[in-house]
Amino acid sequence: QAAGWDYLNDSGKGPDTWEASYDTCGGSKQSPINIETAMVEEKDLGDFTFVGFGEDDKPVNATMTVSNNGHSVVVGVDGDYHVSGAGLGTTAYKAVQFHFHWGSVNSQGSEHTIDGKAYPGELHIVCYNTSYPNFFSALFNEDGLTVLGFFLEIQTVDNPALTQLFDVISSIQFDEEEEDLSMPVVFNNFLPSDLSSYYRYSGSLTTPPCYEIVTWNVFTEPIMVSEAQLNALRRQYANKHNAADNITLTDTYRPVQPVNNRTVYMTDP
Ligand code: B30
Ligand code: ZN
Repeated sequence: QAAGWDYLNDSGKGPDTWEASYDTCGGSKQSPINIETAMVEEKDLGDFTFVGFGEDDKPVNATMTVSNNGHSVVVGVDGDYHVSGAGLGTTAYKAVQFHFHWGSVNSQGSEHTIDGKAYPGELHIVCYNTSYPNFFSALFNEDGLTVLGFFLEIQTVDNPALTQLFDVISSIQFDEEEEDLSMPVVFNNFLPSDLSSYYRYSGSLTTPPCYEIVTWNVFTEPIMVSEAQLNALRRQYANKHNAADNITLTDTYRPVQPVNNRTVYMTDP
């Protein structure tokens, strides 16, 4: 990976060092955070409108490409998937990719925590504000992105809607490897059923360059996966194929950042 950062504590490029190379990572509105439920304020945000997320409204000719980019497993989304409503203003936000954060053990791996509790992983659907011409230009505006964040929780059986995706990642274990999904995933088949319960706050990209442009939505109901499915993520490497040594890509989460003077909202806390 070109970027000079990682998640390791002893590499000299870990989260504690990010702000030395990327000023914004030392800002006052950083993500992730620990959500203290006793401090959450009520606000009528309204429901999300999802377009393209279901079996019935999935975009025609949508494609998804899953890749290892050296710091995560990312699924690039090409198709008319978008979200609006939920206090996001008058424009729609278009999904461009989703990716995972995970831990080496089940007691860690999520980026956000709830009252100090971490989950084994977290999935982020990254959407840009379509009042900007493209994803890249949205990155330079404070209302540029909204990210839909879902915790991953372990159940005994596989999540069937994610079987294809977790199978494919065994063939893209190394940095810069990618593979098309023959069938685009249907979000509604693996997202939790209750999409009306979420925390909302203003924060940042959780990786360098840590731009403070993200309207965060952290959903309370987790996505259920099996430990075998989570293990497919734990078999990814941060290095390229044929490197002298393999560096396991794991604990791909940034530690929680100070909340400072921000408020976390919820429709019905
Ligand atoms: S997150 O959802 O806050 N974890 C980006 C998007 C969402 C999050 C973090 C980062 C992002 O788009 N970063 C800039 C683009 N990246 C390319 C990439 O997809 O992966 C460039 C980069 O490094 O610096 Cu890696
Ligand atoms: Zn993320």
